[in-house]
Amino acid sequence: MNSICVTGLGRIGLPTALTLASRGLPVVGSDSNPSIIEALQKGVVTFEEKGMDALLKAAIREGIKFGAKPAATDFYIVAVPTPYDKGTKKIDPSYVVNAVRDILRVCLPNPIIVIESTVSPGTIDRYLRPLTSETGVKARFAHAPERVIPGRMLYELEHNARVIGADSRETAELIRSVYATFCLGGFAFTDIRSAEMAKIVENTFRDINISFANELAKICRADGMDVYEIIRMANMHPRVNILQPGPGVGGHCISVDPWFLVGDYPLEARLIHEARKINDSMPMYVLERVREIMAENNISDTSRVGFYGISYKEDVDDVRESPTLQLMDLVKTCMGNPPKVFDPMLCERVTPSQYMDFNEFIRDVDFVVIMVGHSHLAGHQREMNDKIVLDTRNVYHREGAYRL
Ligand code: SAJ
Repeated sequence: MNSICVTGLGRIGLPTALTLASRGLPVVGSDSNPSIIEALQKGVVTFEEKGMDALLKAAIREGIKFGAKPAATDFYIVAVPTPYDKGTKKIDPSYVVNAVRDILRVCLPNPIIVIESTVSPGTIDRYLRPLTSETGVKARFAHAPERVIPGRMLYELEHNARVIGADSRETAELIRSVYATFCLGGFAFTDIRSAEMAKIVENTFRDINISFANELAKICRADGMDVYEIIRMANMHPRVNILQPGPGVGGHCISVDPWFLVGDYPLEARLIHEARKINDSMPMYVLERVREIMAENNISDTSRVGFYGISYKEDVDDVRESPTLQLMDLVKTCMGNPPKVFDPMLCERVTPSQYMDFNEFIRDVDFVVIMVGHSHLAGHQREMNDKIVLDTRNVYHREGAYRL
């Protein structure tokens, strides 16, 4: 069997490449970032995720190779980022286009190119198929969007069902035979455009549901009701399942993908657009709460305020679209001195006023804003007993603490 080349060794490509290799398949992983390749060649994982260390070791034992360029083969999986253009709200396909261009330069004849990156409906037809006429290489494109949730990636990689969008059943079956080496969750076959749409719809569904919880939080705050208790009770109904409000929706998926629909279908995607606006308003909403609480407690210096948690959600080290970093920018613009900030998941500084030690952080602030409900917090609530606390995640249960 020719090797499988996984292009883009980020948070999706790397676990996919390692999982395939650990099942004994010949795998080459490529990434244009030399520091990623260097780390992997030394056996060092590039981000925190449960089980990744052991998986990398297993893949290396099975002979996985890493390189800067895609390998010459006939089966590719592409997992590069797909940001959106903040002006037009449309997908920025440049990474995926460049990745496919690089592949078409070196591939064997008639390759299968599976796009795992999330793309807006029609992207493969519009931006990738034309590349084959530029190069004269006939490629069989397909879309098998990733669905794994950070924090449970390796479990979900194995257990979630997978959608495969392809031009023919024969191509889809070939792709299934590769993924079936580790995927126990079952497969659905469809055309490429429907697979593109299904993935975007999944993340949009979650975004809208979070925006509902966030809007409820605002309504309840306006009239002195306990949003968490109301959601808890409403969720006792067999057909109600409301998500949790929070300080904003971060990460590179849920806060990005719905924009593709807003950008491409501006007249139709009204609810989706409104949900995005509600979720994006949450850091500002938290800022208003911070201001009120500071005034109530006679605190005027924002450098005595500390934000606990920088990552976009609990127990991950990913700070992309972080609500905390958005809030930090707002404080700097609207109020002055940067607040202090700490995150137990981060080993590197991402912002100058960041502390690397929890006790020092707590010592230097009077008012703690819990932005992320990391598991670390469960063992450190006592240290905050004499602080003013605003808990935006409903994880700190001391009498007198402020809530969202
Ligand atoms: N959040 C809330 N309230 C909630 C749930 C989440 O405020 O009740 C916030 C989180 O704190 C975070 C953001 O939303 O800031 C997104 O977190 P998440 O856990 O909902 O999702 P992601 O972005 O980590 O992963 C999602 C998943 N999609 C769905 O569940 C539909 C995952 O399965 C996808 O593979 C991933 O996007 C992706 O890569 O597309």
